[in-house]
Amino acid sequence: MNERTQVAIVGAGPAGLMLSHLLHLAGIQSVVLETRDRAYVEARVRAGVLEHGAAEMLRAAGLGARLDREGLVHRGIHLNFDGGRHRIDFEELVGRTIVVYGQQEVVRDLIQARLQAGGDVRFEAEAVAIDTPGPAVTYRAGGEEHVLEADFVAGCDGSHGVGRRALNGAAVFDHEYEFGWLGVLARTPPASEELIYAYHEHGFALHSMRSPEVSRLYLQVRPDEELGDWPEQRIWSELRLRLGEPGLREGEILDVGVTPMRSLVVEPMQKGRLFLAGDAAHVVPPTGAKGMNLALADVAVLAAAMVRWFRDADDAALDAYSLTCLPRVWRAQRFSWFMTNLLHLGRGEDEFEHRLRLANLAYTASSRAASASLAENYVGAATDGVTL
Ligand code: FAS
Ligand code: PHB
Repeated sequence: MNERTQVAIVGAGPAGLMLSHLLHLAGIQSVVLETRDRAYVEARVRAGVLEHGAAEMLRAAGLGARLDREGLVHRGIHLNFDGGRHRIDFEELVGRTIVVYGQQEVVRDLIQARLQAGGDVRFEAEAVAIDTPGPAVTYRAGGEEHVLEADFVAGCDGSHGVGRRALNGAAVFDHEYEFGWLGVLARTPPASEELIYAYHEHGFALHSMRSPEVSRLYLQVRPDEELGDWPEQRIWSELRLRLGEPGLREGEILDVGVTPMRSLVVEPMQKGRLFLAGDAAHVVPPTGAKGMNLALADVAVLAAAMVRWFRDADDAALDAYSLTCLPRVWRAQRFSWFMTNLLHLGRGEDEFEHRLRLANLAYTASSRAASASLAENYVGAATDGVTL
């Protein structure tokens, strides 16, 4: 006998877990299938910035306690270039702030909330196929194949899952960048209280953090960069040089990896009773700190639409899911593309392009209109707030 639930969710990242949590709050049953084990999912170091609306959404969903205890409220960021530091004052420009709180903390809070509520989150359960007419998910767990039937399937399985593949016939808009990020998580106090986005003739660098003791740092590298070419000494000296922060202290490196950069959008984000959310539907370069925030915003829309179907047999919001999400997705794509091109050195660029980028940075930092545009996109549009 095949098993059945109301909503089958593939993927226990921010999208899948938040969808399951929001559906639970509305009394709707779901099963989350996650191919990795719990320890891996909770330890995976990824995003670090929650937009204003995303933080509000987590609080409204009862997930704000640790976030407000341990999250770092930031009222601005710095742009470092041409030997100077320029602050973009979010609070003064747009009246909103961000919270620096690692994605792995959001995931830990969501897993704890789901399990405490008796939620059905199945780790080491790999979805191998999604049958859209069913809809049903075939998954492998404990060495056996199982079939989970449902009223709806949510593909929240990220960039390389089966969800996107099941949406055959959709248009895929894909753009690869000629560089990637070498990301370092290190036990060393941040050299700055706020994030620093730096442009240097050697390339981009980003100084972020996770706590007063742990820094999160990035360097622009080639997308196929070998980690072996980056001994610790080179990482630290390049970070200090590009950030213009000679005071950045070395520390124990807790995690290091190279992430290639990509922009991708799947249109539409749905087919029949299958709905994609998060990285399964769209990928953004991390320069705009949008990835996790887009995932949370998608599932706020999807959960509300599913609730209307289950409660009122009203499918209008489900039919409009993709049309509702895509303007926000493309706005985030544009901003992430803008920030990436504003701050990264293209390979084989000439002196003119380098000077043009410096002029673009100087204009962005000195013009109130340009700074306000960056601020409103970075903290998230007021409309991105979520009504649960
Ligand atoms: P996720 O990828 O987080 O979650 C998908 C889940 O589905 C995973 O747990 C995966 O194991 C599971 N899965 C996949 N296939 C499956 C299958 N067949 N069956 C069952 N489960 C399956 N964003 C930022 O804003 N800032 C950053 O600095 C940043 N850094 C990143 C670094 C890396 C290496 C990567 C890959 C992404 C980074 N991102 C960053 C983007 C990231 O934060 C994503 O936007 C965010 O994880 C999206 O969340 P989900 O859509 O839930 O997808
Ligand atoms: C992070 O803290 O990991 C982070 C912050 C801002 C970004 C990307 C990553 O744009």
